[in-house]
Order: sequence, then structure tokens, then C-alpha cells
Amino acid sequence: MKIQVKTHAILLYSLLGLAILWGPTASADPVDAVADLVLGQPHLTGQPHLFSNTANYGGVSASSLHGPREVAVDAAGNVYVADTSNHRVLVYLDPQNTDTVADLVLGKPNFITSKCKIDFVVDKVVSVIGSSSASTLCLPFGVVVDAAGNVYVADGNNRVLEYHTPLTTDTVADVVLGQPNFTSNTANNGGVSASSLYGPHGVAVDTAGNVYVADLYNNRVLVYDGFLDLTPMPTCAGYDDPCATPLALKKKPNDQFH
Ligand SMILES: [Ca+2]
Ligand SMILES: [Ca+2]
Repeated sequence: MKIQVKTHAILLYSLLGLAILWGPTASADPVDAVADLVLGQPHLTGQPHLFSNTANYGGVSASSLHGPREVAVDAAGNVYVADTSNHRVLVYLDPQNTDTVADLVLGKPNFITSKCKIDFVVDKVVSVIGSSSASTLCLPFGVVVDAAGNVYVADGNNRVLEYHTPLTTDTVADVVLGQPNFTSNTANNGGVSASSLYGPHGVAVDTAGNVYVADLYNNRVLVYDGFLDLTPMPTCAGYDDPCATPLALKKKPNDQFH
């Protein structure tokens, strides 16, 4: 299956010759370059083309999207969308066989909340204003899921959050990269180092669980080996929480950062 992102919609192209069931009347769909399913926009049954591309069509909901930047899929066909301008990640449980309504949200307490206050200077995020925590997201640009179902999100708080199997546990992040705790969001916190991030956008994970982060404004990619051995950090409810346990990264002796 190939996935393509277009404006405010996620279009799923089935290249496997599988019939996509839609609505009460299922029909075999030929393998072609026409999308078979859409997330974030109403599906126009019977229409050869999808006409709508409105941001948050019908209002912010579990069925709307606004400026999605990245999409990931796990082995069970669950789809994870970085709904960037809604400051959340939506998870759709096997949308090819169920429906196109998101079933889980990361970064927001519900499906109708979408706010995050940000300072921009020439299209560059200067700072995120407001509460940063293990339960919030602001401008999530990248999302990826590993083979065990752990989800990694790069967000505008100059960090990457890791959620331990959120489909079966909770939607509170368990590990943070790029910040000493869940409440801070300073770019290059403590200076440019192996523990800092500045505008991370892309995140990837390999089969061994090593995590790769495209650290945009630092012009580098950081690799965190042994990531799954990291001790989850205590979560913080707010700025006043004494939640500053440093994250002990496992680094090899010859690791160098310039
Ligand atoms: Ca659903
Ligand atoms: Ca968790």
C-alpha cells in the first residue's frame, strides 16, 4: 500500500488488488491510480473524484484534519496521522476495514480541541507558549510507529515524545528526547549537544528499535541507539511539577558530536 499526503486529506491507494469496502454497497475496485479511501474529508460516495479539501471540514472532530504532515501505518493496518495544524496525532484503527473516524488522539484531551499558541519568525517556530507536558503536542511534524506498537512523535516543543503502546495503555508520553523533562520546550536546551533538539521534524525507527531524528534547525540527524532500554520519565502535570530527572542516554564511548 502506498500512502500519499495531499493538502488536508490523507488518500490511501490500494495497490494490492484488494477490494475496498465502502458503505452498504461494496464493489470491487480496480487497481489504478485513483484513491479508494480518504481520511480528513467526507467521502463522496459514487463520485469518481474527491472534491473537498477544506481544513477541518465540518469543524474540528475525529473526522477532520488540518495540515497533516506525516502518516505512519503499523502491521495491523492502524494509521497514525500527524495532524500538524490541529496540534495532535490521530490514530485510525484499521480504517480500510472499519471507518474513517479516528479512534484515538495524542496531544489533546479530546477530538474537538486543537489549539496551541506559537510564535513564528519567518516561518520558523521561535517558541511555544503554554503548557508543555506529556499529554500535549504543539505542531507535531513527524510520527512513526515501531513493530511493538510504540509511537514516536516529533513536535514543535523541540522534542520527540515516545508513547509506550498507546493503543493498549494510555495516551500519556513515557520518554522525551531533546528536553530534560516533559514541561520544558527550549530550543537547544542547555546549548547544542547530544541531548538537545531544535525543530525536530522527521522521526524514524529501525527494526532494532534505534530511533533517528531529523533535527531541522541544527542541520543534523541524531541517532539514539538502545532507545528501548531507556527508563521512562515521570510525567509532569504542569510547570510546577518537579519533573526534572535527566534522561540517561546510552551512548557508545566513541560517540562524538560537533
Ligand atoms: Ca475508526
Ligand atoms: Ca504512556
